Amino acid sequence: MKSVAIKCGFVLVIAGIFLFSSLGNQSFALSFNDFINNAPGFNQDTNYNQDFSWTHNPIPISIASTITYAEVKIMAYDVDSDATDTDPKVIFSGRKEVDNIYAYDNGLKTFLGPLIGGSSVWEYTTFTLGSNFYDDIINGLTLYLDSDALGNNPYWVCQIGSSELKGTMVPLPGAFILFGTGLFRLAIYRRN
Ligand SMILES: [Ca+2]
Ligand SMILES: [Ca+2]
Ligand SMILES: [Ca+2]
Ligand SMILES: [Ca+2]
Repeated sequence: MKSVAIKCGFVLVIAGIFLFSSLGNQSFALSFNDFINNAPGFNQDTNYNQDFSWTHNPIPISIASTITYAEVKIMAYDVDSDATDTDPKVIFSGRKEVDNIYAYDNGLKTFLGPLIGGSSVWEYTTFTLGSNFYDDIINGLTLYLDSDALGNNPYWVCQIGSSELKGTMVPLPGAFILFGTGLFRLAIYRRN
C-alpha cells in the first residue's frame, strides 16, 4: 500500500513538473469564443435614449485553467464616428456621433471606449479586456451600449449587429495544484 501511494505521489509530481515546464511556451494555450448576433436590441436603429445591454454566455473554464487574454469585437452599423455625412440631419450641433461601449466589472459599469465606424456601413471595433474582467467573463460578461452618448441629436442612431467575445487560457493554476499535491503526498508517505 505504501509503495503504491508513493508511486501515485511520484506520478503526480511528474505530471506537475511536465505541466510546470510547459508554462514557458504557449503550447497549452486554449482559445475560447462566444459569438452573439441576435440579442434583444441588436439589428435595429438605436437612438440616444435606447441604450441597452447584452450578456455573453459564461465561458466554461476548468479549475486547471486561467484566462490570459480577452477581447470583444463588436460589429456596428452607421456609427458616424467620422461624421462625414453632409445631410443636415446628421451634422448636428457641429459634433460627431459618439456611441460608447461599457462592460460590467463585478457589477460596476466600466467604460471601454467609443465605437468606430462610418455612415451607413457595418464596421468592427475591438476592445481589449483587462484582467479585471476575467472573472466576469467566466460568469458571463455583460456589455452596454450608450448610443449617442452626448444625447442631444434625435437623428443620431446606430445598430449593433454582433458581439464576439474571445481570448486564450492556459492551465496555470492546475499545474501548481497538481505539483503541490504530489509533493505533499510524497512528504506524508515518506514520513510514515
Ligand atoms: Ca444614450
Ligand atoms: Ca449613425
Ligand atoms: Ca471583475
Ligand atoms: Ca449616418
